[in-house]
Amino acid sequence: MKAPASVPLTGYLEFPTDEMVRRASEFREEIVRRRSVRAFSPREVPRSVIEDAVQAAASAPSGANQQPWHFVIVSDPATKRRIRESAELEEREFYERRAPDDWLEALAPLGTDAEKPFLEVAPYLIAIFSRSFDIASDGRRIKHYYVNESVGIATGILITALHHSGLATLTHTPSPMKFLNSILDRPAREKPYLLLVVGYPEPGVRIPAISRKPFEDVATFVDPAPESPPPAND
Ligand code: IYR
Repeated sequence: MKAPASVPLTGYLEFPTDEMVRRASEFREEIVRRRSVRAFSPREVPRSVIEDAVQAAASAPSGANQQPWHFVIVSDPATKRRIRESAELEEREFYERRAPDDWLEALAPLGTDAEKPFLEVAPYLIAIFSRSFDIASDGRRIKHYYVNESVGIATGILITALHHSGLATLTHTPSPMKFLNSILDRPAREKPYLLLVVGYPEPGVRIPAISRKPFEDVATFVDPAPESPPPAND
């Protein structure tokens, strides 16, 4: 088989070790400051910041480089109002009927309910859609691989880019969210993945007093065994 076309790796940067160690630690400090907020200021945010963050997200690795995502960026107040109305209908159904008690119990520390004013107040909503296939120019279906993983990675980069720029976000998943296809005029083969609410936090906003799991609970190292056992201590 002929080797695929290739180009040199020009974007990669190696740093001296001490600089690498410092960058890793500084980035950790920056990213662990991120918290979801549920009350936003109506203040405008520069459109270029949103565009840059979405371009960063769309650079994510994806299964077979199929880039199985589409981002719809909504600032139009009438569209935001329609999204809020539809989301609140679903959410009322969820909180009043559909949600099992154990789910409501898990949500209790967050203090969430069916009211979603942030969907109208925040200056931008980014609706992320996943595509399980594309349609080639000859009409053939091109199946996509690892769609959820790919769109999840892109969404993580989007949230990180917005946080890095100094904006707050909320990952919102009204369920079901099929209404986003009709409101945003997206084809049926695109599936709403997540609705990201973006803006400045409402001044004085308070957030749930919750914490992150200790590092030992979320990570395990598998290191080589020491070559010789440590000397006995008696
Ligand atoms: N979609 C509902 C419920 C909800 C579910 C989870 I899991 C959360 O982490 C938060 C909320 C809502 O948005 O209120």
